[in-house]
Amino acid sequence: MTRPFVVDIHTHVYPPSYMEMLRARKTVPYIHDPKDNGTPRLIILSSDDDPAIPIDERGRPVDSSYSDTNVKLDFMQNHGINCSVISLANPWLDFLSPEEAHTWAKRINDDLNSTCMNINQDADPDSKLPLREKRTLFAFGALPLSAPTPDIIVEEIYRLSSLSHIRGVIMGTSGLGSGLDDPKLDPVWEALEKSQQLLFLHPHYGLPDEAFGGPETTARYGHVLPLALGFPLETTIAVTRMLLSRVFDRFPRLRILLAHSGGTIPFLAGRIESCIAHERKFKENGGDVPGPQRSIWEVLKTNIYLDAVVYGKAGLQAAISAGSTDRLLFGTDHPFFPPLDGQDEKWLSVITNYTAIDEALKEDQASVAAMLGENAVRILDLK
Ligand code: 5CU
Repeated sequence: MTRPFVVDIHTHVYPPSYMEMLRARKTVPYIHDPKDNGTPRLIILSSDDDPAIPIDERGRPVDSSYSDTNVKLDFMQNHGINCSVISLANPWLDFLSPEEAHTWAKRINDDLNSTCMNINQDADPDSKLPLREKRTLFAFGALPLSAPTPDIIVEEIYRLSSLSHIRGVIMGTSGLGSGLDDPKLDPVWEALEKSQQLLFLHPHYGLPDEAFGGPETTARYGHVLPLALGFPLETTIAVTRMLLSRVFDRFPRLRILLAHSGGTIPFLAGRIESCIAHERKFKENGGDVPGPQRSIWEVLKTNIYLDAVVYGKAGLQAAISAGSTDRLLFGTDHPFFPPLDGQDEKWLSVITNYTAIDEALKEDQASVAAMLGENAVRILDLK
C-alpha cells in the first residue's frame, strides 16, 4: 500500500523579523532574552506578564522550532509530512498601531512567501540544490487588521492573491476590535469571497479568567483551561456571531477553515440551530431584523472547512458528521505541544491526531488519504 501524501495545514511560525519586532517591545506580546543565554521567553498573554513571576520564568520558552525553517522541515520528515502550509502564530499583527500595521503585514507576508519559494526550489528534483526528500511549503498570509481603514486590509488581501506561495489568510476572532459580526468587516469578507482566498480562523483570546473561576483557578491549572476550553469556545462564539449577523447570507461563497475542528461548533450545531429557530426577534440598530436565512448545517457543508486537530475519535466523528470527510484537513499545531522531555522523535500530540483519523475512518482508506492530504491539495491548489 502506498503511503498517502500528507499535508499539514495547521503549523505555525514566528519568522525572524517578527521575533525581532517582539524583542523591541516591552508590553505584551514581547520576547525576553534571559541573562544566562537561556531559551528566549514569549510573554504572549496578559496573564503571563505577572510581576510576581521572575521575568526569566514568565510566559513560555520559544526555541528555534518557532522560527527556524530547517527545524520545521526536520519535524515534517520525522512525522511523514510532505507539505506544510505555514502560518504566523498568534497574536499575529493584532497589537500593532494603525500606522505600522500595513508595513509589517507586507514584510511578514513577503518573508513567508520567499521562505516557501526557496524551500520549494530546493525540493525541485531538477534543481541542482541538495534534495531534502521533497518537503514543500506554502503559507497563509497575515492581515493588517489594526490599519486605519478596512481598504488597507482589502488591498493586502488582493496583494496576497498575487504572491506565488500564499494560499489564504490567517486571522483571529477580534476582527477590527469588535468581533466578527461587525458590519465594518463587510469589505474584508467581500474581498476574501471575490478573491476566493481561504480564511483560516484561529483563536487567541480565549475566555475571561472569571469563566474558569478567577485568575487564581486559571493559574493553578497552567494552560489547560485556556487552551483546552477557552480556545475552542472562543472559535465557537466567533463563528456563531458571524452566522447570527448573516455574514454567510451576504457572502455565500466565503470559505473559512476553522482551527481545532471548529471548536465546539460540530457538537453544538443542532443546539445553535434550534435556539435560532425558537428566537422570535433579532435586533439591529433598534429595529427587528430577520435571523440567518441559511442554516448552520448548510454553512458547514458549503462555507466551512475544519482541521483535524482535535486529538480524539469522538471529536473527529462529530466534525466528520457535521462537515464531511472531504472538508477535513490534517494538522499538527507545530511547534506548540512539543514532548515535555524534549527527547521523543515522534510527538505525542501528532501521533494522537494521526490515531484519531485512523480510528474514526478505519474501513475507509480513501477518506483517510483525503483527510491527510488530498483535500488540502484540492482546496488550496497545492501543486
Ligand atoms: O493550540 C494551539 O493552536 C495553540 C496556538 O496556536 N497558539 C498558542 O499560543 N497555543 C496553542
